Amino acid sequence: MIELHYWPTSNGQKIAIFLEESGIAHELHPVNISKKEQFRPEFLKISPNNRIPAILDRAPANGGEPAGVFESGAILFYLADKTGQFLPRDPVARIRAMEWVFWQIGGLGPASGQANLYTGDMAAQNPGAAERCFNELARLYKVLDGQLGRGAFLAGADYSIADIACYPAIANHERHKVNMADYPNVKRWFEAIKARPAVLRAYEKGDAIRKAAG
Ligand SMILES: N[C@@H](CCC(=O)N[C@@H](CS)C(=O)NCC(=O)O)C(=O)O
Repeated sequence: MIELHYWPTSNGQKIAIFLEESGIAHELHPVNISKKEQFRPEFLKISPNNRIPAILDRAPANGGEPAGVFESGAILFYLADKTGQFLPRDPVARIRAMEWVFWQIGGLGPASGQANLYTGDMAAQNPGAAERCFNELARLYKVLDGQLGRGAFLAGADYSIADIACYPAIANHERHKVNMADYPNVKRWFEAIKARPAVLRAYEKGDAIRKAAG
């Protein structure tokens, strides 16, 4: 049993999608970050960086004590190894998926986090920084579009944790005023992932959690 401690933001949704896709037994434990629940001592025990998402694996493969994992990229690798899904075993194929997970964590994730800020009032306060942020986001979309022109998915022919890591940030493209017509390969990939039943379920459950919180 995997406990997912999260809020349905783009980082949280990566793990919710993986859990739905893999079919592994799991429970969702909302951590409302706008109510500062990420600072609760019981959450900090598994996520010392006070950020969602984090998981608690109640039955780790080594038979030991329940294992906490934080950082969405590390969680995706952990769950892929545990379930044997969405990450190839072949070392070269595996590193192709890892490259794009790291690219998301180090590039797309922070850039889209900043774009969330600069789509609001902050853009008027600091137009230069906002412009830099949206230029970087456009550069990243172009890189993504190039890669998706070479294969159906980010790591090649198969859907992997690389796609699961990147999808939630791209799901914010309207909010970030990105014109998807400029990125036809991203658009094709985005529509295909959006229609996956597991992805729909993850977003429905996320919406229900937000609604319940009011
Ligand atoms: N690098 C982290 C980023 C996680 C992150 O930024 N989480 C945000 C929500 S998307 C959060 O928990 N924010 C709460 C806070 O800043 O206190 C990951 O990939 O897990």
